Amino acid sequence: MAKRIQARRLEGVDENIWVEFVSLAAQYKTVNLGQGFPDFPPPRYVREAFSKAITGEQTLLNQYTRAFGHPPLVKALAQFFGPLFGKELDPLSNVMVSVGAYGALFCSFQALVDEGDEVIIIEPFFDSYEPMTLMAGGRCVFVSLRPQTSAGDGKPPSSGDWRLDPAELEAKINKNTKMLVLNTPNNPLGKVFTKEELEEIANICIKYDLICISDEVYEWLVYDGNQHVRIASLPGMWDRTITIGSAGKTFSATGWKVGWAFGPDSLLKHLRTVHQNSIYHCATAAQEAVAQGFLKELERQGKPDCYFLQLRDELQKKRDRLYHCLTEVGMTPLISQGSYFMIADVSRFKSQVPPPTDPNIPYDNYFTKWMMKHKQLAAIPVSAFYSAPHKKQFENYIRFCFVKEDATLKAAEKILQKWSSESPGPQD
Ligand code: IK2
Repeated sequence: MAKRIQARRLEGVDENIWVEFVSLAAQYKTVNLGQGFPDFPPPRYVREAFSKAITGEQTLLNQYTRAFGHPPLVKALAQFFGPLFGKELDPLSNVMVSVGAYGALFCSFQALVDEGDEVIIIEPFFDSYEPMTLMAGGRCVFVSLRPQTSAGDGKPPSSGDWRLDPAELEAKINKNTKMLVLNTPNNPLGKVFTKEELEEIANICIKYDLICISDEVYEWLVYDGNQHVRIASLPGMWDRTITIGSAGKTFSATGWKVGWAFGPDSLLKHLRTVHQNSIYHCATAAQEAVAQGFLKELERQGKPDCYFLQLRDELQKKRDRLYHCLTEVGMTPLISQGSYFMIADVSRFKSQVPPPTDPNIPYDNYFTKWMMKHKQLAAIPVSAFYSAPHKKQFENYIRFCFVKEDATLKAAEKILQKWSSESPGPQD
C-alpha cells in the first residue's frame, strides 16, 4: 500500500508496559505482584447491586444512560465529594463519569491540550500521561521527584523522602506551558504529597495560569496517619483543576471501568465534548452499582464499617508484611505512604543477576523479566514510570503491588525466601 496507514499521532506511543508485562506474567505462570488490581472481590453489597441492576425489575438499567454519567451516580458523587472539596457540586456540570480513570484522563488531555502546548509531568508518573499528551499534540516536560534523605538519620527510607524542587519546576515553565499533571498518592512511588508541598505546586499553577490535572485514584489508601489533600480544595485551585477518581480503586473493582472527573463547568464542558463524540458513556449497570456503593458509604462515613477505612487498614498490614519480607531477602524497599504499591531497590542483587549486555536496556526492566522467568514472581520495572532520558537514572527499583490476598503474599514470600536461601546472598 503506497499510502501511510497509521496516523501520525501514533508515532512513539506503540509500546505499552501493561500489555507487555501482563502477558509475560501469564506466560511464566507467576505469583503476580505486578499489575495493580486486587485478587479479592469487591464488597458484597456493590456486587449485589451490580447483579440486581442487570437482573432486577428496572430493565432499563441494561440500556443507554445519560452520556456524561448515569444520573444516580453523578448525584451520589456530588453528594459524597462536595464536602471533601468544601464546595457544593452540581451533579450535571461539575462531575463527569467515564470509562475508568483512563477515560477521564484521556478526555482531559484531548479536551485541553492543543498542538504545541507543554504539559509538565511530575515523575515517576503513571505511564499513560505521556502518550495521552503526545496524542493530543502536546509536548511533555518532566520534573523528577528525588530522594532527599538526611544521611544517618536512622529512619528507614520512605516514599515521603522523595521531593519536588519547586525552583526546578518553575524553571521548566514558559509561555507554552498549559498544564501540570499531579498524582497523589503517587503510582508507583506511594508518595502522598503533603499540604505544604501541594500549596507550593498550587502557587506555581496560579502564578503561571496553569491547568492542573490531579489524578487521585488512590485517595482512600493513605497509611500511617498521613492525610490525602485534594489540591482542588486549596484556595484559587478549584477553577483550574480537574480531579480524577476511579471506582476500580475505590471499590476494588478495576474490571468495571468506572471513573470520573470533578471540576468547574468551564473545564468540564470541554471534556464532555470529547466524551459525547467518542465514549458516550460507560456501562449503565456498573455505574448504578457504584452509585449504590457511594450511597451506602455515605451512611457509614467515619464509622468502623466504612469500606474505605477497612480497606486502608487491611492494606497497611499487607504493606508491612511485604516490606519485612523484601528487607529480609536483601532488597531495600521504600515505605509506601499511600496507593497499593511499594518500590524496592534491587541493586544489591546485581551480583546474582548481572546487568544486560545491551546498555540501553534499563537494569530493572531486565531484572524484572529475569525474575518472572526464573523465579515466577511478577513485578513492574520502575523505569517504565520515567521519561526516556531519565529511565537509566532510576533503573535500580522495581514496583511490587500489595493489594493481594494473604495467600498470594505468602506465595511471594516463599519464592523470595527460597531465592535468598539458595543463593550466596546479595553482595554489597
Ligand atoms: N491513574 C493511576 C495513577 C492509576 O494507577 C490507574 C490504574 N492503575 O494502573 C495499574 C497499575 O499501575 O498497575 C489509572 C489512573 C487508571 O484507572 P482505571 O482503572 O480506573 O482506568
